[in-house]
Amino acid sequence: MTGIERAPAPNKQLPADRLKALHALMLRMRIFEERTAELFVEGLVKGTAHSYVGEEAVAAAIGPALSAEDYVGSNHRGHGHLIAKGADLARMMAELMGKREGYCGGLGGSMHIADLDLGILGSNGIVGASMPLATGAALVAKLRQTKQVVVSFFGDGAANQGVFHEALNLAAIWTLPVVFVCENNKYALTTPQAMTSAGPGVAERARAYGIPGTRVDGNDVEDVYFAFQNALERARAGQGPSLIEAETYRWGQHSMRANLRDPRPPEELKAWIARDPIKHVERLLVERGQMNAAEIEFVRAEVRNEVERAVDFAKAGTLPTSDEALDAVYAPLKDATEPASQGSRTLAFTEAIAEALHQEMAQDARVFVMGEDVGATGGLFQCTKGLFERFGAERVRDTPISEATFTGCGVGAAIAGLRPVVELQIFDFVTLTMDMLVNQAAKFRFMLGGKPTVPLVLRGPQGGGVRLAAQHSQSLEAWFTHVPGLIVVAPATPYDAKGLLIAAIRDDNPVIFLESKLLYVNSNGPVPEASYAIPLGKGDIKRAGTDVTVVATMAMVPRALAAAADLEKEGIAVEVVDPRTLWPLDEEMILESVRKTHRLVVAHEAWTRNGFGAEITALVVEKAFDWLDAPILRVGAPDTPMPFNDELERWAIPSQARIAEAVRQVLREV
Ligand SMILES: Cc1ncc(C[n+]2csc(CCOP(=O)(O)OP(=O)(O)O)c2C)c(N)n1
Ligand SMILES: [Mg+2]
Repeated sequence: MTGIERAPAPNKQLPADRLKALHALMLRMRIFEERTAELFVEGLVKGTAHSYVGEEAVAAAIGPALSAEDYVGSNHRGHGHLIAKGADLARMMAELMGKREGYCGGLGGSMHIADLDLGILGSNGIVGASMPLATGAALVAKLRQTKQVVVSFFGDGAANQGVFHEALNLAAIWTLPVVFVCENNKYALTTPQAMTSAGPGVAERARAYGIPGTRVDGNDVEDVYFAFQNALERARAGQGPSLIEAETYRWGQHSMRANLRDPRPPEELKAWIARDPIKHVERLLVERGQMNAAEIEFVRAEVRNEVERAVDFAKAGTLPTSDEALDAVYAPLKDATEPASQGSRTLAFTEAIAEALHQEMAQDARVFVMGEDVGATGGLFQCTKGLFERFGAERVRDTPISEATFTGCGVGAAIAGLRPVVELQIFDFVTLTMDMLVNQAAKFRFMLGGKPTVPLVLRGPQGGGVRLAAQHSQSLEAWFTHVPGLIVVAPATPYDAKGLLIAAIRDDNPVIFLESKLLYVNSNGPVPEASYAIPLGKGDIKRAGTDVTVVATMAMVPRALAAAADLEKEGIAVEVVDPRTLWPLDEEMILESVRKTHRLVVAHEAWTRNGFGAEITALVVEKAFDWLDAPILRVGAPDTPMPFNDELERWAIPSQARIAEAVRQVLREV
């Protein structure tokens, strides 16, 4: 221990009642975990679970100090955190046994237990992930001025994640009410901290961000308690985040499942067991004359009974069904009615996006926007123009270049009750956010048994056409349509862009909203001035025809329409179907068109190989094979990253001519 801002604990003592309560709480954690380990061996607790035995003083000092409205974000070793925040042992145990009566209806398991009613944002199976989510919940508290505080628990191993640094930075610059609590048990799985972590310690890292970092004895409940009180007061007073590094030790292996080598020297483990945090409290209680041995034994027996009742409840639980699993993935979509006419006023694509944002922010105070340069600058492509002047810096937030964490902040804010619209400056940067989208946003509702909503929109420009080369020109929609839990929207006209963005913001699911750079520069079209929403999952026949169906997306829609106009001169009637939403997909519209034309071309800007077109092709082969008179052709990008050279970029992006040629070819086939 290097004495960085040590908590002024030694001469402070907790009142007797408080110490007794924390003792009982620690026993509940300990006995719950001991019983869980037995049930794991019996095969009743499945999968895996990570025992909190040895570390109980940390969560016990923190959970009861919080109000019911405060939030806790947890990690894989979360049972103690949840119990400390008030989770019911019976529902926890039922979840560990995969039962419907569990916190997640049997869909989440040990690493995903959460209950928003108790302010539990969730355990997390991804090391470090709870930190960005915590910044989001804290941002909601700050914007709503609720005085809620968010505690983010993580391990020493998680302090080497990029999101640790990003989240500390974000929390510091935005003065967010977060207390980061590192449970430093010296090991990450089997790797000692000394092998992986540079610098003097985790507490010192906080200092680099101007955040108070306090190192405490994590096995001394009073030491943790008083350090946490300081951090809590600071957060409540609106003075921003703190970090506490609690030195502690787990007694068991990394997890109940991992039968790996245990690199920990036996004498080290022995020394920490001798520093048992529960024995320590019991000694204090006896020394201070607050409890005697018989009274302690009585509490222990009561806790045992409570845990046994939890086990009985869990054993008697019922099994979730596959229908329940399927129903838990998406929040119900909302109805919407499109305007009768698109009117005569025209807007550019980017202006249509900006108008949707203006109108939604004006009508719903929960909507806010964040991203790089979205504030006074109005965004790299001006899609957020005028929002900052109209709605102010709190609701139109410039972010640091921390895509993972500001996207995760959006996920956390969505979970905690706002409706964030997060801009990715260029959609290729989505690679940096994948955990927050795929592991967090897409799965949160499901893992919690289908209850919470994650009304996040992640929007930004994708694709090529403006000579930004290989790392700024990709079309990656197939990654997202592959993931249950995400909605993927891909408009092709300013009219669709406005109505679909409004629908996306109102939707309760995480929405990936893709905008085409080619359409940014090349498309003006009619857009009604009044607000309107286009239902998600409803395609649009952009041109009716009888000979060939072209299913086209985004920038390929105008190219398909231009090709269709040319082909008409050759006597070919092309039907252009624009799905508009890639998931949910308007399958019936596509199938109906193919049943009419008997021929299909699919055109998108993305790579052909494993692209979204393969899904459309499979759909038609599976459900309308008998109606086809020719093989299906896909028109997409060749197998190359986007070249910089003008001619080569034009070669790589499917052209009107290539679409027309594909149409002619499917007509030549008999
Ligand atoms: C991003 C990610 N990488 C790796 C893992 C596998 N894993 C789970 S827990 C863990 C060790 C975490 O160590 P630490 O953060 O110190 O927490 P502790 O288990 O010690 O409480 C690892 C490597 C994971 N779940 N997520
Ligand atoms: Mg650790």
